[in-house]
Amino acid sequence: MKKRAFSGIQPSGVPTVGNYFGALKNWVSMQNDYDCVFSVVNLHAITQRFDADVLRERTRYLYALLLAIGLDPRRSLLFVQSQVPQHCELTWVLNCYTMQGELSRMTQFKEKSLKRPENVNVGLFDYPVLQAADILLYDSDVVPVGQDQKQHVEISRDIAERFNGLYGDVFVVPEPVIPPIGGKVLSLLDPARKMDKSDPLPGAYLSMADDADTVMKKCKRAVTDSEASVRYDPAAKPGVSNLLSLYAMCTGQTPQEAERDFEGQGYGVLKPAVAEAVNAVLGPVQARIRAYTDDPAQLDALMEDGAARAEAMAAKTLARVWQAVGLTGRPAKGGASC
Ligand code: ATP
Ligand code: LTN
Repeated sequence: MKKRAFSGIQPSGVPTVGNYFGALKNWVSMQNDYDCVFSVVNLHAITQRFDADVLRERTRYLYALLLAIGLDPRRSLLFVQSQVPQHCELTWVLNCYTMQGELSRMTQFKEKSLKRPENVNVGLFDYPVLQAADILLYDSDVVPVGQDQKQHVEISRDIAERFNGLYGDVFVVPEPVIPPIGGKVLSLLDPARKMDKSDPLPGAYLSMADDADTVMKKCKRAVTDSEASVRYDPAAKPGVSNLLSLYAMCTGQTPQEAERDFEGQGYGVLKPAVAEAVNAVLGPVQARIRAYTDDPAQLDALMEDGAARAEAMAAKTLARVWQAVGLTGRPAKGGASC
């Protein structure tokens, strides 16, 4: 039996190459070795304010993007979180087994509260519990994520262990899996921070939807340093090292091999080369996304099928939880409640 892998991505903007190399590309390769479940987590996205039509559109676009990068609905289960009601139901129960103190230690909550103090809603605080529900509903063994999400997978483990300690082995206890390179792609304008799709400055990130000219412009404006040599040294030269590792990820090299490609060259050669390497990856993906978004009926059918399969799995886990806690369930089709 293959192990189960689960992960999610928010439709909070168009994914960046950081999301792609840090998470999505890894999902594609995991399809060979794991029984994979992946979700467009739009319930998480509403912890931020969005225009309703924009959110709906981004959700569909992201689902199309997952297909376009090579996630195969015959091998992986792909679904939209809001189409599976068990995520909200399990979140409530898990809320009652999660301590306020542990959620207030979450780095993402602290960072996002500082970044947008005008909207520190309870959903933002509770975000990791919804994430734990996502993971635990599918009996997930491993959770492929970028470095920044390790803490959320760890709290999911803690919640699962606490619950199991009280009720027996109701949940599979998950583990995070972080890719060795690409785990943290940095902002092009501030290499002290990660590349973020909701960054207010579009120049800080390379979106998967950026056209070739935009990628070129953004790469040319990327922050480097006042030295002229192209060296891979993340501590001393974060901007240049970030560009080198982007180039390496696009061309399938190690950053050290990429460094050798630029021996004796300056940033004026490095930057356009990075842009070209990124464009060679993005061009074909963008064409495949268009093919899916141009056929809304096919996309609807795939989403519907994914949701039905996900719900069948989630309902089984939820029934175990209801049973363990002593909650009266919805009457089953035959009339009895679980
Ligand atoms: P937001 O800015 O809306 O919070 P995000 O860009 O952090 O979003 P998510 O949708 O939260 O992206 O993350 C999807 C996946 O991409 C997660 O596994 C996350 O760890 C990974 N990821 C996000 N940004 C990066 C990055 N710069 N480098 C590597 N991985 C990343
Ligand atoms: N919180 C994650 C997205 C996410 C997720 C998940 C990742 C929601 N549910 C379950 C892994 C497993 C993020 O911000 N990247």
